[in-house]
Amino acid sequence: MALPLAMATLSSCGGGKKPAAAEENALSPADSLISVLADMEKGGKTIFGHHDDPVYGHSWKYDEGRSDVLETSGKYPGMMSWDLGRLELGDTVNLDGVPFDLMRREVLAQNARGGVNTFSWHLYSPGENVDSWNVSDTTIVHRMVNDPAVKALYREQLERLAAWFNSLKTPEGEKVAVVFRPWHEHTGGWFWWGAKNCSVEDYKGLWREMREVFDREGVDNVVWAYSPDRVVSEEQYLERYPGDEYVDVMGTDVYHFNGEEGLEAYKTDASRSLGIVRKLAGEHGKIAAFTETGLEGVVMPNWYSEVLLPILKENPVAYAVVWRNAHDKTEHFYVPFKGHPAEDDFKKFTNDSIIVMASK
Ligand code: BMA
Repeated sequence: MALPLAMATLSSCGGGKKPAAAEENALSPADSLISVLADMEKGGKTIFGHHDDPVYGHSWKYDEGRSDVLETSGKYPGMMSWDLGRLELGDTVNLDGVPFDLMRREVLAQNARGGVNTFSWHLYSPGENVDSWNVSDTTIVHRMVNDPAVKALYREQLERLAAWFNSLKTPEGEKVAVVFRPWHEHTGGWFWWGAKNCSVEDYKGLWREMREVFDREGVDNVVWAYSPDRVVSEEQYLERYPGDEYVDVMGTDVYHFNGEEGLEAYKTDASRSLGIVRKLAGEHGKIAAFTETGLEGVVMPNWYSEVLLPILKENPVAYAVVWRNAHDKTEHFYVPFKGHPAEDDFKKFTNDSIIVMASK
């Protein structure tokens, strides 16, 4: 099923951007995308997403029009996922080598085929350029929101990002709405903005600064997603929640580790975390999403139809994204490629009536 972006009814699901009825003519691009995502969830449909899908795949890169998902399922994913890491440094390619110009072209191509796009940000810290996974300095976030000199550098990073989002325009000059989920997996300890590495107040400050700069720069095409890693309780989910005015999508990132052995743990963690997400999203008037998941190497050939699909049917969410098929690390992939044992099963998954793909 192709994404009915153009046919979206413009009844927003609420949140920071809910328009008053009288203002419906003035809906921002972000409001329209919120409506599309809300309709997906209400209709029991889940958009399938894949990171960096059309720019490289298992053992190929930058072949125009290629996609491992397209080659195995016959369709492009309904959602393309991207990462902006290194844009804040003014670089022309991101942390995984994707040229930002190519990314922009593919974002527009995905929009033209009726699909949607989401962005994460594995950034380098302002000034010192500490990569996202280096957690040796636990003062980074504190300084970003409290030290005037570092804050100024953070604001410069944000201005670069705001300019990027503002530059996503169709040839007719219309802004393209996208999802952005900054400061993700912060309940874990592996990023310098993780719970072990900064205080609750400082973490929330990252969001506050970001929104201030984006609003000042007139960014009206960003739908905001909050995506902690797996959580054990509503309290944990909300501990660092920046507030309803900052968030449109409530999500969670839960991966399946250790193949067969890790199956029960994955099912339990994913169902519990998505259950929390769905309950809180309902209460807060937000969209529920599975913002990242996957089984590296798809080492269980029926994983898509027998593990992921039942989880999505039991826990309906607007979209579910799996991570990238690296071109230069043979075991690092999350969707089967042509000839992989899970190919047929993946096709079955994408053909299921709840799964939304983009047309070719
Ligand atoms: C990780 C891995 C890394 C990659 C990073 C950012 O999960 O895929 O190889 O650099 O995401 O995309």
